[in-house]
Amino acid sequence: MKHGAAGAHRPDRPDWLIDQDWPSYTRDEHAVWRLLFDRQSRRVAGRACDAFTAGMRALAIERDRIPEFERLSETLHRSTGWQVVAVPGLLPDEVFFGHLAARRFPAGRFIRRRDQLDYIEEPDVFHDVFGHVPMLMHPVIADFMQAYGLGGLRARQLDALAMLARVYWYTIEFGLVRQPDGLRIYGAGIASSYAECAFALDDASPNRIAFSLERVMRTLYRIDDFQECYFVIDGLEALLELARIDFAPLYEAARGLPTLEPGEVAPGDSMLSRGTGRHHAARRRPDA
Ligand code: HBI
Ligand code: FE
Repeated sequence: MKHGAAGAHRPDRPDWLIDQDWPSYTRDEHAVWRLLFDRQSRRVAGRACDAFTAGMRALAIERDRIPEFERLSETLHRSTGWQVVAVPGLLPDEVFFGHLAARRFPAGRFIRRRDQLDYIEEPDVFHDVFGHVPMLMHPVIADFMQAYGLGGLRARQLDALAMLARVYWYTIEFGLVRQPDGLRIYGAGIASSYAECAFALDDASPNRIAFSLERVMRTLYRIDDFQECYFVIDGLEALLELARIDFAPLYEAARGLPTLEPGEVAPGDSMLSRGTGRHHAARRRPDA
């Protein structure tokens, strides 16, 4: 998916923003969008949470062309005060946090190539707009994302960025939520991935664990494969409580404890399903 080291972009401006320059997308780029949009729309049906589906519908995101950020921003701004702005790819942490703190969501301008439909290292327009933007129509996600931006600026000073990033990873990117009618996806990394939609929700391999902030802060994650565990919240409102908590004392407590491996089950974990671990065991080298 992405989130490695910042790419080889050189910014013209300190905020890294670029013009989306929508007219210069090619026919082929729009066609890649349509391909991704069609197969992923079928994939998230019945799997994504109600907020995702409602956000997608309200934004009227079209299948046949890459969305214009200005038009998305009009609807978003009216609903939750957010805007979508164009960036070349991964941003340095402090720049990324600064945008979120101001309710600007930086979305990759570029779209992946046809030979990269299932995996890209940097967030492109499909991951960012299809995965993240519908959720920003929900008031709780809107507030949580801003709180993450503000918290990120603070975590840097407390030298706790790795711990905060794990919270973001296991919620906004790879979170699952319990709905009255069953488990659903709200994380953008899952919602924008064809294969992970089915893996995260339907496969026997991963652990699904009730969300605990202290637990998640200590849990390492994978950037090169499906997650080995997913954390489940009882409703999106749980994120609102998270946004209100002072993380500083928790960072201090977590600092004294060992980190947990992605596939580990820890004492105190409340398991929704205990995974077989099959997927990752098959990929691990015998001597690793
Ligand atoms: N930049 N464009 C972009 N998108 C991200 O999701 C992103 C980023 N820079 C840093 C980053 N994410 C994460 O590493 C932080 O959330 C910790
Ligand atoms: Fe993302």
